[in-house]
Amino acid sequence: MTAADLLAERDRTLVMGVVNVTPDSFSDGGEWFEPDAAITHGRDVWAAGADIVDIGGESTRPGATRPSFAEELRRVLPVVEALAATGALVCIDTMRAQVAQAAYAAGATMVNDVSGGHADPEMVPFVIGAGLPYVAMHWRGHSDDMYARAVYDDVVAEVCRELASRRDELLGAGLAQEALVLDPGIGFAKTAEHNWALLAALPRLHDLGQPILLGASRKAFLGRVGRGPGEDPRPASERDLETAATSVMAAMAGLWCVRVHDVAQTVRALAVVAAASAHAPVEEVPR
Ligand code: PMM
Repeated sequence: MTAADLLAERDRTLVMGVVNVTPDSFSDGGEWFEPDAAITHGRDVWAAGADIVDIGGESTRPGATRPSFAEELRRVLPVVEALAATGALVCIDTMRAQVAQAAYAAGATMVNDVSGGHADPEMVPFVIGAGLPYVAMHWRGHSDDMYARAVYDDVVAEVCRELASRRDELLGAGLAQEALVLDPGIGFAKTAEHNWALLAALPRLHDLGQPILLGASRKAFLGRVGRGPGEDPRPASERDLETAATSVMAAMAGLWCVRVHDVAQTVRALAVVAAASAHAPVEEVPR
């Protein structure tokens, strides 16, 4: 299956498995930092049933400092190459056009850009030229000060409006409509309250008219569910059940794809939604 085929998929919600080749991602930082460990992990993610493997070399945790271009390349390239060689559908998670370009040459066939093209003016011309599917996330600025930008009157309306205007700019620049995926950017310039409001309004994202990706996996707000005021949040490694609940919500809302760390359990959770959907009258499936 090609990346373009995957973008056209509407019968089920797809699973994008995360491979962070970083020392400091908040969800799995350091675990797969060495190339061999990252390659093995990527193969496991693919074997667990991921439709797409998302490989990233830059942590976007709040307050993170950016790696150099050379360092980002050093982290991701061997992993992209090895995974693509095994037949996995590889997406490169980067804000840098030159990293996307090198990853494309190494076998990546999709680009996931949390900045939606804002961080690097060369990114959009590159994906258009290469004809690659492109995930553009809702973004208000780099992670070092993104919480200062977490100010909304009505987060759902504003995220939808900002994504719609980015969609128009990207399509106006020449990106094919069939190549564009939008993402509300859970946790990016958003407080826990903002994340919950967006999760409660997932079906409204269909108004954007594009396939929607949701990336809620292991994010901090999920660690606070069910914890009392004096209790510590659950650590990232213990948030997969809560993540699966968000994936079920995404699938029930008819979203295109969920980006998750725990692929095997997500596949099982989504199979439940698929089994029930197969028995629903056609007009009740919100796609
Ligand atoms: N979140 C992270 C990284 N990349 N990409 C998209 N499209 N959407 C997201 O929500 C997203 C992303 C940060 O999470 P991680 O540290 O667990 O990878």
